[in-house]
Amino acid sequence: MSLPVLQMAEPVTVEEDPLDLMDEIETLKRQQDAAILAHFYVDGDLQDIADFTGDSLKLARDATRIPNPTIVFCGVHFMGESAKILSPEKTVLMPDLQAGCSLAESCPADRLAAYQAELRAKGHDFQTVAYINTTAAVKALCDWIVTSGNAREIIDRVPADKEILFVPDQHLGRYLSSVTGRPMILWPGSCMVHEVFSIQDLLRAKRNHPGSIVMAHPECPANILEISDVIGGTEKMRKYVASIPEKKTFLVATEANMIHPLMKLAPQHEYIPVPGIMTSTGETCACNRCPHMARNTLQKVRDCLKNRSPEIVWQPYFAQAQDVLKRSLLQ
Ligand code: CIZ
Repeated sequence: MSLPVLQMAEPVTVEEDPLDLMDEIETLKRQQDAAILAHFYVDGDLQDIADFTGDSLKLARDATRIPNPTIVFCGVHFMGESAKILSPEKTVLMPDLQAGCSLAESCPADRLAAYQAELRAKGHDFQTVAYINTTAAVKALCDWIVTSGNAREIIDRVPADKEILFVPDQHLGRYLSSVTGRPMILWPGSCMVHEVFSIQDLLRAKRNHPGSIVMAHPECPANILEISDVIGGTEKMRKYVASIPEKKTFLVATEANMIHPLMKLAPQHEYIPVPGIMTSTGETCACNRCPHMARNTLQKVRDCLKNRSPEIVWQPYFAQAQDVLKRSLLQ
């Protein structure tokens, strides 16, 4: 007689009530005198419970100014790392340390160091300007750090007789080169979210919404920027929509969670996220959502406060990155 085969049941994940989680987070936060910082690209619920929201520039500055000894950074790894580097005395917790960045991954420190050496050997006299979406080890190799919010101002600080090596976002670099008139050597990186917008779909959306305003992040490729009415980082997008009192329709080409703070700030407008297109099949997908940002959840925020972990731990090479970050973001 054969015995019945026992099937192992799949582990069931129990969804916790978001409101209960929010209450728990509030209590833990008060007990630990912690502050929650959330980037505009994380889920709206997290932005709503945060003490500070913003782009990476504003959040890095907020982290240095707040008195709280503990920060929970809802964003991606390089953002938590930058907060720790600028505020070493604070405990910086992150809901999920695996929340990375396709741009940061595209530019490993050893490959950058080798490329810089190659350029110098060929006689190039340059300064390296890095987008903040890089690891601390890469920042330590650079002369300046820019965010979408301060890039033009920082590029103006690079001596006119120096060439510029811009890493890692080729699209942002190309855009900055065109608006500042500074030629740049570009690292071939790009953001997985901003690269997926299809020109055909954007043109179709424009036709379907006559009079709409296309607002695109400068991480988008040139063909998207060429047909955009407003080009800027997330803080610039917020300022722009808030400056227009009458109802408009905005087609927004950036991470789709950005609609949340736009809606909160200027609810008189209609916002339509530009869809992402899978290059493999040509189909519309939810790829205008950053999978790394999506690792931040209410449950993980509660857990990291409860366990005081995961934490961004100070590394010896942070000291070198500290100089360039302070000079670029705080001075
Ligand atoms: O600078 C940032 O925070 C990023 C990555 C985008 C933006 O424009 O806010």
